[in-house]
Formats: sequence, C-alpha cells, structure tokens
Amino acid sequence: MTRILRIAAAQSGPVPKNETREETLSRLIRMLRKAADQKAELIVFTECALTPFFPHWWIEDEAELDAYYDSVVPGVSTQALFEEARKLGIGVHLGYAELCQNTDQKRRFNSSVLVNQEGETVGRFRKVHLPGHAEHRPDNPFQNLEKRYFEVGDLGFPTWNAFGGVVGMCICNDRRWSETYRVLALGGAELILLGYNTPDHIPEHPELDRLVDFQHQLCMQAGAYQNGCWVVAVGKAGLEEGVSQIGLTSIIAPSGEIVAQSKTRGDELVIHDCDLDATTVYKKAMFNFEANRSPEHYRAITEQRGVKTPESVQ
Ligand code: CDV
Repeated sequence: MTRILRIAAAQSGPVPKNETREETLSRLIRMLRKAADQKAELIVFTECALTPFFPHWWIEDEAELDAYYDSVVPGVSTQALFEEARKLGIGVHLGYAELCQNTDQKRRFNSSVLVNQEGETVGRFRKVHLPGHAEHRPDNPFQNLEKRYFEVGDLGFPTWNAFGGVVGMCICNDRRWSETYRVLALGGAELILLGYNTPDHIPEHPELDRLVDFQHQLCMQAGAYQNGCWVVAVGKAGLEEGVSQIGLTSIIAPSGEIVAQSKTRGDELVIHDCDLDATTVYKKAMFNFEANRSPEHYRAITEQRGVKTPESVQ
C-alpha cells in the first residue's frame, strides 16, 4: 500500500491592516473549499495567517497588540474555518499568534496547530528561533519585533502520528536552522509543515537582498534531503502595509527537489500528491541515522573539535 497524501499549500497574499478578521477568515475558507474540491486531504496555511504580520510595526498600546493574538485555536474566533474543514473532511495546519493569559501573567508565542480530518487537534508547536530585535528602530523602513512580541517556544520539536505518516512542525525562521530538521527527523518526521513571513529586504543587511529567494529555498532543500523528509512551506506574500514579502510557497520532496511552487504573490493554492514512502530510500540508505550516528561517530567528531594550533597537527 502506498502512502500518498494530497497536500494543499495555501499561500496568503497581503492582509491589510483594515481588513476585518471575518474577511481574512473568509479568504482562508475560500482556499479551503478550493482545496477540498481538488480532493486535498490536508491544507497548510501560513505563519500568523489570521492577521497582518504585526511584528513589522512598533505597537505600544497593549489592547491594540492583544487584538492580533488568539487564546484558543481552534476556538470561537476560528470556528467557521475549522467547522468547514471538518465537514469537508480535510486536515488543517494554521499559524497564529498565541496569547496565554493567567490571572496575573500574559505569555505570547508564535504558534501553529495541526488538526486532523475528523476535526481533532493533533498537536501544537511554538516557534523557537525568533528573528529580529526587541527595541524600536525608528530609522528602519519597517520593524522586525518578534523578540519583543513573542517568547521562545517551550514545546520543543515534537512529532505526531497523523495523516498516515509522522508529522512535525516549525515556523519561518526555524527553517534556516539545521537542528530543526535533524531533531524532527530524529523524532521520525516524514513530513514537516511550516509557514513564513519573509520580507525580500532586511533593513540591517541590504547586501543580502539578492540572496533572499535562494537562501529561502537552500535551507529547506538541504533540510529535506539530509533528513529524508517532505517539507511543505507556505508564505504570506506580496506588499503588506509597505513590506514586500516573498512568495515561493514550496513543496519539497525528500530528494531535495522542489516539486511544486507558487507563481504569484497573492492567495494561491499549490497542490501535490506527497508520497510518504519516498522518504524511505533516504532514511534507510544515505541518511541511515542508526548506522551513522553511533557514540563512536560522535566521539570521533567531538574529540577532534576546535581550532588547532600548528603544533597539534601531526
Ligand atoms: N517571520 C520570520 O521568521 N521571518 C524571518 C525574516 C525576518 C528573516 C525569516 O527567517 O524568514
């Protein structure tokens, strides 16, 4: 029996500040229905899919900031989406800004949730690698305030048995770190889902502008190949409140090849039949962890670590 999973990567175009929550949710539901029409079994939405990417702005008013967060997902604010998905029998990955509120404490995370085709929550993830800065940089054309608006995720990189395979999640900047993929793959991940908001310009490093698209793909293609995983990466694209974000929503095979990619910078579905058994040749042969990650291998690596002086070279 083959394990083919039809996945719809649902890229979001820009979400303007004055778009209501209902309007944004309707856009997601429109893509959900199209994905179901095309017999997708899982739809993957982006990072903070319910709102504009507010870390691009300096916000001092706490009530204004809180309005960008959700406490319970699936919950009242997203009920229409998850209800429709359950009726259509399609699983959902959704990124959102999470507010955990106790009586005396607020905690904020950049989170994602995975819900199965029966409408049950499979698992949650909180972003670990938060880019940017915590202080206001008024001279920049836009801010990158994830270090101010979110805490480092405290759930690790778990994996779950779901959709006929082993699934893990990460969020945006996590995709640039090799340990993200390796820890997920050590947990058995065959499919890694992620959303991103990636500007095509980092104010502090204009010299990297020409490499933004290339490096976006490079890290995920390497991560997929070196860990024998499918990677489904879904962007928020286009010009959002003056910030231009890349598209390039991508489905990447365990071979490291990009097998499907968005062509626009608006709302767009990218659909592919992902064969979860295509992971086997990589996990069992080239990247067989058991055969190549023994204590002996790691002794050989760690004992020889460090910068050598000329005398120490034999
Ligand atoms: N949302 C992100 O994590 N964005 C970063 C940008 C700021 C570099 C990214 O890694 O794409």
